[in-house]
Amino acid sequence: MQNYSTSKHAEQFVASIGIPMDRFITQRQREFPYAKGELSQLLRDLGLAGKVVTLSIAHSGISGLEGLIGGTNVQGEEQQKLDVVANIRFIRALTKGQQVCAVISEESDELIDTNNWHGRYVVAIDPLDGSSNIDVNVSIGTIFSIYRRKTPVGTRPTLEDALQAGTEQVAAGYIMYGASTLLVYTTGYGVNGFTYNHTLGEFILSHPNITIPEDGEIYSINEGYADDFNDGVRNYVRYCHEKRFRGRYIGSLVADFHRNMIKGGIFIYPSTRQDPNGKLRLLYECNPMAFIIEQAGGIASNGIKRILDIQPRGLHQREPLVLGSTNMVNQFMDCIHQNYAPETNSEVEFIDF
Ligand code: P6P
Repeated sequence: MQNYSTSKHAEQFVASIGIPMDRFITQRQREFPYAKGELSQLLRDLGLAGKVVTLSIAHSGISGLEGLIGGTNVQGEEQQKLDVVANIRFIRALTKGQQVCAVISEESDELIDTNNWHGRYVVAIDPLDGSSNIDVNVSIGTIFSIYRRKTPVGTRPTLEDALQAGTEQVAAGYIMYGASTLLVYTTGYGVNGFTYNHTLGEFILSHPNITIPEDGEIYSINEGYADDFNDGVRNYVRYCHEKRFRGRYIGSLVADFHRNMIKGGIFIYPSTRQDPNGKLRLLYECNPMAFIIEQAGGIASNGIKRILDIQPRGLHQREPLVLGSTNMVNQFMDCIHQNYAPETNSEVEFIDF
C-alpha cells in the first residue's frame, strides 16, 4: 500500500471545498486504473446508509429508538435499539449495492455472506460505535474498512477474505453523527472530509486533505482505569499532567479520534483488568482508524507493532491501541519501552500496556 498522504501526489489532488462527494470520487477515479467504478459505488453505498442512519439518530428521541433493545451482541455488550437499526441499514445498503461479497460486523458473530459472490470487496464495519452515548446526544459514529477479496470472484467468500492485515485495506473511513454529519475517508491518497447537506441530500467536501499536527496538547485515555495501567502508561499519563496537557475523553472513539486528528493529540486504549487485550476491535476499529491516521501523517501502534502490520487471528480480535500525533505517540512509546525489557519478551505480539 503506497502512502501518499505526505507526498506531492496527494497535494496535486486537493480539490476545492464545496464539491459533492460523488463528483470528488469521479474526479479521482483516475487514481484507480484497475477499478471499474466498483469502489466508487461502494463508497456511495456507505454514504447512502449514513444519510438514512443520520435521520434515525436525529429522530431517535421522538420515535422511541433511544435506549436498549434488551439483548447483547456477540461481544456481550448491551445493544442499543439504534445499534440494530444501523447494522440492518448498512448491511442492506452494501448487499443491494452488489459490490461486496462479505461483511464483518461488530453486531454479527459470523462472517456475513451477502450472496453477491461476484462482488470484489469485503467490508468490516462497526455500524454505530459509541452508541451508549446516543441518549445523551454525544457524537457517535460508523467506522468502516474496505478490502479486496482474496478468494476467486464468483465463489463463496471465506475467512481468508476477512482476516487480512490492515496494510491490505483499499479504503477506510468513518461517519460521525454530531453537530453535523461528517463522512471522512481515505483510499491511500490522503484524508478528506465531507459534511452532509440535508437540503441537497449530498455530502459536500468541507475538509480537504486533512493532516494531523505532529505535536499536540490533548491526551485521551479513560483515567478511571488508572489502577490497571502498567508503569509505562502510568508514566506517560504523569508526563501529560506535568506538561499540563488537556485531558479530553468522550468515550466515543470516532469523536475522540476526529478531534485529536484535527487539533493534534493522542488517543490511548490500553489493556485493562476487564479487557487484557484492549477493548477495541482490530478489524473494524483499530485498522480503519490506523489507516486514516497514517494517511493524515500520524502513527498507530498496539505498543510494540504498527497496527496495520498485525495479522488478524479472529473476526472480533481486540488490540491495545495508541494513535495520534507523531511526537506524542513517540513520547508514549519511550515511556512504555523504558519499562519493558525486549530481550526477555521478544516473542510477544504486543506489550501488555
Ligand atoms: P470505555 C464505545 O463503546 C467504545 O467502543 C469506543 O467508542 C470508545 O472509545 C470506548 O469504547 C470507550 O470505552 O471503557 O472507556 O467506556
